Amino acid sequence: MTGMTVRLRLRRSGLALALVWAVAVPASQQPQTPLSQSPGPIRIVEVARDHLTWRRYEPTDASASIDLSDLEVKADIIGKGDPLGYYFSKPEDIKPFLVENGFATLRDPSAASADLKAAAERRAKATYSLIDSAWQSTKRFFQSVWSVILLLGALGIIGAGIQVAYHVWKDRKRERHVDLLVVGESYVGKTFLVERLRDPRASMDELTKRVGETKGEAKSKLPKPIVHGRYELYVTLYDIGGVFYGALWDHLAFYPPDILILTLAPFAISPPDSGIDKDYVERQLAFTEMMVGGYLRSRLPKPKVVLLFVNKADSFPDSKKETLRSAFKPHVAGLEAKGGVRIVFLVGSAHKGWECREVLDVITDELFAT
Ligand SMILES: Nc1nc2c(ncn2[C@@H]2O[C@H](COP(=O)(O)OP(=O)(O)OP(=O)(O)O)[C@@H](O)[C@H]2O)c(=O)[nH]1
Ligand SMILES: [Mg+2]
Repeated sequence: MTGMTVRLRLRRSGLALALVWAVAVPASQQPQTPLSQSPGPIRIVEVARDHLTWRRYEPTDASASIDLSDLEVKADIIGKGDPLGYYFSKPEDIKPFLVENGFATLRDPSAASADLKAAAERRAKATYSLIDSAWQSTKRFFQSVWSVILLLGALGIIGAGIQVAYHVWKDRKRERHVDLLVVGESYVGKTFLVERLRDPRASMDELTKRVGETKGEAKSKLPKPIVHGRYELYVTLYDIGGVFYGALWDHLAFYPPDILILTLAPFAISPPDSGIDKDYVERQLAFTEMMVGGYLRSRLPKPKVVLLFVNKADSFPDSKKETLRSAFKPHVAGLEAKGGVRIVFLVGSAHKGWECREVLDVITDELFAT
């Protein structure tokens, strides 16, 4: 065991003994040092190669006041005891210290003593050097990130260019989307009409193969956009089965259409002798007034056009066409009174494609008149 370890051990055991003593002996029995006798602070006076000299500064009761009327003392140190926590060797050092460290300013610099003026100058220099060093470090920062700023700026300019080009291209193209909702009683021919609009040249056999009773809602699109002047119209068709009233209200509430097509028909499956099934037409009047009229009277967003398409005109000879038109006059009149929305009335045939082109013309003319 070396001498060093022995010393350390001794020191540690001495410390432990002192602790044990401090805990075991009650505080009242320990010798007290009165506050007035507590030793003053020690400061180093001189450091030599092999020793240093220290001096203890003993507090004295001497006190005196210094006139500060030539200084403007900062409000936050007034009335705070010793706000500086600093030892002075001479009372004359106090005022220059206050000025140099920003605790006070000179009331009248021209009349101030030389040492106060010098302190004020040192203060000014220190403040300037603080601002200067902040400026220098800001400059250094910008110099180091300059290339990054340039790169970001270039990327921003390229991005803005792409956006402008995109908008010019989009504006030139004038792409528009139109939602078209087809409603009406069961068997009026809504799905036939939709299929005919999608495929004007399809044969009856093809259409009959494609069409069945619509369960709920069916969504389809026109295969090609309609080109109208500068516009390209992308038409989405929604077809709601005649008995699915709930699906119809849901659609109106959540996806209000641009154009509503109310399909009407003089008969459901086969025409009666008179050509017009009065009960069926009557039922459609109720549908028209309750569903379509109710919708137009509601606070839901409205379509721009309601198109009444009387289907199955192919079952009527030309001489009876007027009878067909007048059978649906009450339906038109019931909606016209609702105001605000344009009502268009067409009589045609989904089977034959009569007036089907006109349905698309209504979209283009009414919505995108150029
Ligand atoms: N004569 C004639 N019959 C048609 C025409 N359009 C449709 N129909 C017939 O009407 C019947 C019903 O057609 P759909 O298109 O299924 O009718 P819908 O309105 O979609 O019926 P739901 O889906 O049940 O609401 C079918 O038998 C069709 O052949 C038409 O222009 N002329
Ligand atoms: Mg259908």
